[in-house]
Amino acid sequence: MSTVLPWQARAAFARRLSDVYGREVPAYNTLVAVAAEINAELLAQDPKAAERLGSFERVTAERHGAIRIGTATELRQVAQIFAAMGMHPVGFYDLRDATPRPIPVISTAFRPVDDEELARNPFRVFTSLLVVDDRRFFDANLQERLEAFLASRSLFPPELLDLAEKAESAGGFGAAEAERFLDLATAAFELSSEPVDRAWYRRLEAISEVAADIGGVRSTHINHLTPRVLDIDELYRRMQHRGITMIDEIQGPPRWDGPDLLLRQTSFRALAEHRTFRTPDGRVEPGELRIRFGEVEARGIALTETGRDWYDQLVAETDHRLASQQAAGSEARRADVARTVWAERVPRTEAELARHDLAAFTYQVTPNRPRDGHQPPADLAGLLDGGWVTAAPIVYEDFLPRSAAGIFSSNLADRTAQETNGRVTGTARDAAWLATALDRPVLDPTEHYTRQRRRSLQTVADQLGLSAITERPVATPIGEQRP
Ligand code: OOG
Ligand code: NI
Repeated sequence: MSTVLPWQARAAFARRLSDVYGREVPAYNTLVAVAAEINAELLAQDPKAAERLGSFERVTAERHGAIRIGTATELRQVAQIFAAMGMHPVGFYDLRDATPRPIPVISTAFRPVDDEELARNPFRVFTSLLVVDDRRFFDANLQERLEAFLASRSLFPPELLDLAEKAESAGGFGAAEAERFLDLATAAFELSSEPVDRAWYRRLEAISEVAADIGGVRSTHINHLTPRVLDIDELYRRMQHRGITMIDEIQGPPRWDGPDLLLRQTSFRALAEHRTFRTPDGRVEPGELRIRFGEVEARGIALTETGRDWYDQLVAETDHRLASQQAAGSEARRADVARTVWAERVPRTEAELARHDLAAFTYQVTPNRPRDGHQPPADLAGLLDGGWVTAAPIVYEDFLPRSAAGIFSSNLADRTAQETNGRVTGTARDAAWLATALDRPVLDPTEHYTRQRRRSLQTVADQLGLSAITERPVATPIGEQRP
């Protein structure tokens, strides 16, 4: 019988990683303390607003981790370990063409999917896989050496994989198995003290620090662990005030006075960490690597498919205006330009975002709706206006490729060496490739939000005895909808 359910193992794993990471990177503890302080203040000020996108318990415990691995086998193995804790692959992110600089990886996130599972503990891990056969980064010789190196290491002990497989099929762990699993899983993501082959590491580092961090060492490690904060601008100020230098910008949507949307993230470069190195003549020497960092995030409402296209247009519009202002000699900052674009174009209330089908909501029948014998209207706007149903925002549980690339690169010292003369093309990778490599389905985030929304509308229709609910399209163009 399972006495430890997947979510309990997930919550315990997140706590253990947090303890380890706090010991390894003390500034992480400061980050967690400042985030908790701000969250508690906002809860005291306005509990309803503070808990609009998740209970206080959930938000306080919420973390995401990031790991980087090298082969499809390693990817299948981590997927097995995470599956035992109810974490499944969601999303495909290709960072090889990213701005501000290419990173030779593709990524996904392992996370809980169902609402109840997310509410119990939303721990997720952004997982990046090195693309060793991408000729824009690695020539044939280096690919071969990388593959040989990666094939000769093993990141996860067979006992861990075995426990994970059994727990996945049983739907949980026995108490002793859970303990053993958590010990082994936590140890697998700790920073190793094994000496790093200096020449090999430097060879990869000349191409990309991320490639060296993955393919230059014989183990993996948690790269960062990210708490969630309810006011990221305030957090940024308080961290600076404590003397911790943050990266220049908060990634994602700008600060503004409407509802939080998607995801905003920022980070600081961690200090150099002590590592040992093996020299070409076989000596072991002390040294340092500066690879890991601290990150924090604020989560907002998920967007619909229409909303996501529209968001990408806002980003493009911001880039365009910024480039032309800079060309004209202005020293405009991206964040300021983005704020202007948003002020002009983004509806400022949840109701408007829902009416324009931009943000994602689920709908619930109002328990104390008027029961005066009137028939409910069969369209969503009518149901909302008449007080028959209410909308609850769906939290964005995923990542943004551009922000991920921004976070990656602002924490790297050197540029990535990439062949960009157009003659060398990259290896094809997409979500289908990832699903095949994993031998597990990879969920598409936006489709998932759409399904949640549709299911809730179906329940509303059933409860109100409607055969279908129509969604009248809103004719007013967005941007002219200012209150
Ligand atoms: C991952 C960087 C991206 C995020 O939250 O978008 C990331 C890494 O550094 O391995 O963490
Ligand atoms: Ni991250």
